[in-house]
Amino acid sequence: MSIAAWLGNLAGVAVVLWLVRELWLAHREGATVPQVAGVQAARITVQGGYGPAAVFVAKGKPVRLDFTRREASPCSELVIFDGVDRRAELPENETVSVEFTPRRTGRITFGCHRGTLRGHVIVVD
Ligand SMILES: [Cu+2]
Repeated sequence: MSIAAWLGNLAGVAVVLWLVRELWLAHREGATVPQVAGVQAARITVQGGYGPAAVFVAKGKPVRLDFTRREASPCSELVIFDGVDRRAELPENETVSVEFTPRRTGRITFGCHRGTLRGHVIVVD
């Protein structure tokens, strides 16, 4: 096969991977977090990823994310937040809460220590 044909194949594969990823993310669509007694609380199940993988919260109000890890994979035993100074160990089948108050709008990313799993807190006004 020629180099051009190979490059064409690679491009095709890249497009398919991108589509699969986009569809996968869309499928695990974000959830708007309800407020209870002034706290925006969301439950996040950890199993091959974070479900939901994105939560929407309002700026300036306390947020509590309750993580429950439903798998033994060591990949997800730690969750680390970017942009807010939080991290937590997630023992299997226990719920661990991470709390913070977002001070600015934008995206706070969290994930496992190797960065293979990713979730987002989208902070809006
Ligand atoms: Cu990982």
